[in-house]
Order: sequence, then structure tokens, then C-alpha cells
Amino acid sequence: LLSYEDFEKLEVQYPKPQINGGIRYGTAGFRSNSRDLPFVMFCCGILAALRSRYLGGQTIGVMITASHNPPGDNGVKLIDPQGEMLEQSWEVHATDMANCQTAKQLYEFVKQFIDTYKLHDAVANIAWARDTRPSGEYLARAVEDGAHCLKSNIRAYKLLTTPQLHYMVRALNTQSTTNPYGQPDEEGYYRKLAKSFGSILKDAKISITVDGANGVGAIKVAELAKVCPQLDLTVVNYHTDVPNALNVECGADFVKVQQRLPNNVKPEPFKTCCSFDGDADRIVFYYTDSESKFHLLDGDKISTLAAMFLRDLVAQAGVNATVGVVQTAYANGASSDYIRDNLKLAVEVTPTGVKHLHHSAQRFDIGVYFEANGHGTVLFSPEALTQIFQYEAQSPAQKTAVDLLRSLTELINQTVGDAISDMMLVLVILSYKNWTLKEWDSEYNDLPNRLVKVLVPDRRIFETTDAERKLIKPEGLQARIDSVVKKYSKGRSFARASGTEDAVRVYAEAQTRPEADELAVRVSELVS
Ligand code: 16G
Ligand code: ZN
Repeated sequence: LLSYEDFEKLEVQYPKPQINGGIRYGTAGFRSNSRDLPFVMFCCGILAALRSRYLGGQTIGVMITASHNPPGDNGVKLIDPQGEMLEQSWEVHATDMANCQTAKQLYEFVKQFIDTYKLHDAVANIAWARDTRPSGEYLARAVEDGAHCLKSNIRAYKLLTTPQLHYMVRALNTQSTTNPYGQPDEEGYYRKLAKSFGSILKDAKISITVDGANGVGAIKVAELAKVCPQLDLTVVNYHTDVPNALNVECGADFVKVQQRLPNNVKPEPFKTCCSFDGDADRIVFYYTDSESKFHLLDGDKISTLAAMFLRDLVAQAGVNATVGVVQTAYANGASSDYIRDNLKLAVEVTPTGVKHLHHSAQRFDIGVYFEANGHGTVLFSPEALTQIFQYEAQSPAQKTAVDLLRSLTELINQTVGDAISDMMLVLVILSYKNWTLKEWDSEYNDLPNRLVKVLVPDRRIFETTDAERKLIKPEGLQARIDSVVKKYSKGRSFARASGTEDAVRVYAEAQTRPEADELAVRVSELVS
């Protein structure tokens, strides 16, 4: 650790957040207006170094991004050695550090941490990346300065998508093991994807239009296309040089919430289109029909497609592995029914936030998880992978199925949801089934639904249970919601405090559009 004097000099460079009630490391890490973040970033640099020392020098990732938030925001997330989210018990350390009031307080915290865990002589390795937000460059310097307080080795990837950094961290930490995840650089990432995509699709050529949200995903998906001859790619909203364009009237969040085309995508009947969010860890698909009507295929549609395909493939291969699906309360009720009743697969529901879904999916041999907003992936358990790779096919049909399964385990980013990798997975499945988005969409019909943001004086009084589907506080409110919901055919509604905004979110779905809208309004009135 630096001397206190050096430490103090560094620390004064980075102003503390002026936020009432402090700042908290939540489901999306720290996220706020970029003005509030220099000191927070400095702390995260220190914390990443402490975490790396604590884990025997394994590389810890630091991703600087605010995803789909407005351009003026930014944020930071730490990535654990296998590419997972930071272990939950360390989130409190992040919060404690970021809320220190003086340099002295932070210095004492770090010193005591080092003493408690005997981290004096350990080495630290850190890898950071950022999205295209202009504030990212300065904030990255704060991360580096924090990490340098503990004499860390730093690998600066600079511009990457969030899932690319997750890939790099896992690749770095498995480099010299018997099971390397991939080459820990961009070329390695593209090559891994392009190789499996190419081995599956051979000389097919697949067209897709990608709305890059004017963010980092636009640049990176174009890089991939250069080494992937099967991909006939059109990128729109790639203006990363116009900072204020990020996520504005475009991107996955805009399309999902507004349920309409983003800027610069013209309605061409049945054209295959998708949108990434600002850091390319979410994707939604859509098309317009011959009447220019817009059709959205969100995370629920992606997970049902993937689950169905993998279930059939496993059966064809004769591999003994069960496929399960993990969703949140926001999943459309029609999708959950379809998975249970048509696909005959298990569905689990967890609270909102990738880490909850990811954990739950790890309990299946093959766990498919997606949030309705388009974040998700597929996880293969170590046992399932061993089976798939050691399996000896008994027939040519089995061999074809096993080979495809093997390629898919390479194509899918198993560290975290990845818009680029998810896009390729969907294209492979559609190509195999010879489906357009229309056939995919017709597997089941989404129930009409509405999401409303309700401003309340204090959202902390809203406490939920049962994977956020029921309120236990304020007392009596759930009973009132239930009695309203009862009046609507196929009605379902719930309210929960947002983890990223100062508001309560109300979700409602019902048999018809007017009913869903009315239910949303009535429950919102009960909440506010
Ligand atoms: C965060 C979560 C995302 C979730 C969203 C909900 C991660 C990496 N991100 O962005 O999964 O859908 O929060 O936001 O976990 P809300 O709490 O404001 O509804
Ligand atoms: Zn994102």
C-alpha cells in the first residue's frame, strides 16, 4: 500500500459523490450521473486489487458502463475470476468504501482489510474496459490510480462490450489450465465465435440488421463480421462519435419499452432485425409484417426458442441431460405456460438481476436463462460438458446432433448474457429450423402487457417475497392488488421497488390490450 501522504494526494483528485443517503453497489454495480463517480471509481480500483490479492492474484475485471442509461450517466461493475458477477458478500465492501467521508477513513479501511486477510505480500491483477461514454476515459484513470495504490498489474482493454470483458477475465484466468476458455484478446473472442458459427453454417449466408444503439456493440459486431463470412451484416445506429446519441430513440431498452422500431430501421416486411443495448449485453429481435405492424421477440421468446432447440438436440444426440428455464416475474405469462405445457420443461422464477438468474440456471444440466428485457444466456454444467465431449455417437444422426451441441457450447458466451453471441445462437437455430422471425413468433402469443413507473415518496417501504411477485409491505396492499387482478381474465400484476431508479415498477398483463392497460393503471393507483 502507498504511504498515507501519496494516497491522500491521489484521493483528493477524485471528488466524492454528493448524493443524499450515499451510493450503493446494487444489481448493476454502481450507477449514477458521471459527476458522482470519480471517487467511486477510485475505490473500485482499490477493491478490485484487494479482491485479486484475496484470490491469490487471479485477474479481476472492472467494467465501466451504464448500459442503457442516458449518455450522461456512467457506472462500474466488478467481475470475478470465472467471468461471474462480483460475489455478493463483497458488494458491502464496495458500498462501505464508496461512502467513506475522508481519505483517512478509506486508508484505514484498506489497511485493516489487508491486515485482517494477511494480504501484505500478495500480487494483484486487474483488467478493465469501458463503453463509449466520453466520461469513461477519465473514470478509467481513477480506477487505475486506485489499483496502483496496491501496486497492481493492469491490463487496459479500453473499449469493449461488457460481455467481452467477462470473456477476457475468464480467458485470462484459465490461460494456463487444461481447460482454457479462449485467447484473452479481441481477436481470440471473434475467432472463437466465428469458428463455431462457420462450422455449423458452412457456406450459408445469413442477413441481419443490427441496431447498435450508437454504442460499443455497433463497433464490435462489425469487427466480428469481418472474420465471419456467413454473416451478412447491416449495422445502423453506429454513431459512437456522437456521445449524445447513445441509447436515444434506439437500442434494446427503447425497443422493448416503446414496442416500436428504433430510428433508422425502415419497415421492410419480414426483415430480420435486432437491437443491442449500450454495452451489448442485451438483445431483442423484431420484424414488421406486410401491414407494417411491429412484432417484438424479446428475452422470453429467445429463451423459449433456445430451450426448445436444445431439448430436441439433446434427445437426438442421446445425451442424458435435462434442460431447464429460469425467468423473472416480468416474463410474459404465455411464455411460462408454453415452456411448461408445450415444451414440458421446468421453469424457475427468481428475483430480478442477472446474478439471481445465473445462479439458478447453474443448477440444471443445461440452464437457459433470460430476462424479458433481453439479457440472458445458456449454461452447461461441467457434467453436461463432459458428457457432450466424451460421448460416442451410435449413429450418423446422433453424431450430427452431438457435433452441433459441441459447437453451440463454443458459440454461447457462458460467462454472462452477450448480445453478439446470443444473436448468433438465434441465427443458427432459425437457420436449422428454416424459420423466419414470423414462424418463431407464432409458437405462442404474448399476453398484452404494460410496465409503468410510479413515483412514490419512499420506495424502500415496498418489500416483496415469492421472487418479487407478492408484496409483504406496506401491509394490506397485496390483498387490494389481488382483488383488482381477480376481475381480469388472465390477469396478473405485481409491484416492486426498482433497484436502479427511484421508483416503483408496476407490471400488468391480461387477455386483451385494453384490460392490460386498465389493470396497470388501477394497480398503479393503489401503489401511489
Ligand atoms: C440491472 C440488472 C438487470 C435488471 C435491471 C432491473 C444486472 C447486470 N443488471 O440493470 O438484470 O433487469 O437491473 O432494473 O444484473 P430495475 O431494478 O430498475 O427494474
Ligand atoms: Zn447492458
